[in-house]
Amino acid sequence: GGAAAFVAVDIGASSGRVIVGRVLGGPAPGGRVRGEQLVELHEVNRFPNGPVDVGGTLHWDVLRLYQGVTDGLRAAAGEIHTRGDVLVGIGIDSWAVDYGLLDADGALLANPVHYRDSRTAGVSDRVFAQISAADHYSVNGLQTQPFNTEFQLVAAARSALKAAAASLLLIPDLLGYWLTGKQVAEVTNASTTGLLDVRTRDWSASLLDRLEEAFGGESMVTFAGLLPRVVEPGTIVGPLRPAVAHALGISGAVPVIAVGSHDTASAVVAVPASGENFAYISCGTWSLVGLELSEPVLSEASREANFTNELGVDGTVRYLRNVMGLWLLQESIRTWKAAGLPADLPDLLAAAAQVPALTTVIDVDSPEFLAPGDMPARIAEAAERTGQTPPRSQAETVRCILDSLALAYRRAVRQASELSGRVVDVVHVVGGGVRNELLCQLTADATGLPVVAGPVEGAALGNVLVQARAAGVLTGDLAALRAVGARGVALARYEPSDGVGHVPEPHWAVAEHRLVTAA
Ligand code: LFR
Repeated sequence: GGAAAFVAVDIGASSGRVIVGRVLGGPAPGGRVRGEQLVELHEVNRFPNGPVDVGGTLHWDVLRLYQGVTDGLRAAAGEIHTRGDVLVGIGIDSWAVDYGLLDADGALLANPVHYRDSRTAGVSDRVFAQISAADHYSVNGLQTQPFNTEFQLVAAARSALKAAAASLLLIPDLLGYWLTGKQVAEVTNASTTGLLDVRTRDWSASLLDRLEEAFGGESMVTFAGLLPRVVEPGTIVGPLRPAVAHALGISGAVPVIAVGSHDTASAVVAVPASGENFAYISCGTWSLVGLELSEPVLSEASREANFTNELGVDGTVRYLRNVMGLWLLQESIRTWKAAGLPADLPDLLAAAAQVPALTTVIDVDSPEFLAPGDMPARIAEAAERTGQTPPRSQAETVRCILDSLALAYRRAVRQASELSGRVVDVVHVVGGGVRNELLCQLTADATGLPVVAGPVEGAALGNVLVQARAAGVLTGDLAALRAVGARGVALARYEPSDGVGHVPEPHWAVAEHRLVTAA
């Protein structure tokens, strides 16, 4: 007992988690020191998440998510109390870009729309016809993805919903508002909207003016008028509303603390790296592959390669590319299960390990894989279209996905390094993908670099580390936080030169060439 405890809420596209992080060690009463500090994580609630199709539009069931959060907070408070620990803060992170619109009374006007919804098809082209892609990139440094918040807003610019709106809150900020009554825009997530100036770390008045001019219409409600003030990670958002705290069995004014509320930003904080010559893969539904930099890379070559400069904790830049990620596998498994086929992940991975490497590779980032639906069929189509043998069995499909992901990681790590000039000598994998040993080994093989895998709950750990520092329980820069985080987690190391089923480096170069020439 007696430890400082923090609650990390981390919601991904397929599940939400409420996790308690206890900070152990460090200064004790009476000037004693109880050994080096480390964080112990403990999951108290996990709940499913996914798209809900209503009237042909994919939504998030955000009230159900809030229920999962509050159930978790209640369970966490109970455990913390029983242990004799102290609940010091609550932090929330989730996937990016999506938002809820509130009216002037603060009521949520509609269920947030899911970023995989098709309403944004073609919108980026319409926007770039008015404000060029180059003009965008020079200000926001952001990759073009069909679902960037900016494009979602333009898709709905003439809607009755927008006309009724008074403010826009990204998902973690929305959940935080329900807990505290305070409206803010945490900066790491705000950097995924397309409306932020990557250099000033604040909304871009110039971009917003031009957007208003081009798409605002006659409405009294302006894009800029919807945006709350930007806050940096570590800012106290506010104490729990008394009624909320009471309902959750929490006593005292426990604050919600802004963390890297974009899950990827929190995951990068938890990368157990020392020094700066590392690449990371935050591997969940998406795989976010890149580097941590102190300045954005805004060159034309970077824009053409569709690298993003999202903002990180402590003034950093997350220079990365979105790779389609385990979504390809998750959605294949969903398709097989719906068809009544056995599709247990460990069995599938064991079978895939027996399939010859690099028989068929696909461009995982092709937009044809973005929407939900029959994934194995789409993969087979893509293989056929590029003149390759389409995978037939489940094992072949899984192998194709893993080989293709590793190939995409190889490209992204190498390009990020070239475009930024940063030397990379190790690749860190964090997130659910850590458990996928075959993928980790293939990643080492494909990149030709050692892979260090762990922690699995990267976003939750980064969330806790940033809260603990804001509360004064931890001190120091990102390197110091990383050292504390690394102490509490088991890491696995994969070398590019050995391992069962090792695929030598030149084979990847050949496969990459095959993919590029097929495109
Ligand atoms: C990962 C992630 C990515 C973002 C995608 C959509 O969970 O946050 O970083 O591009 O989800 O929001």
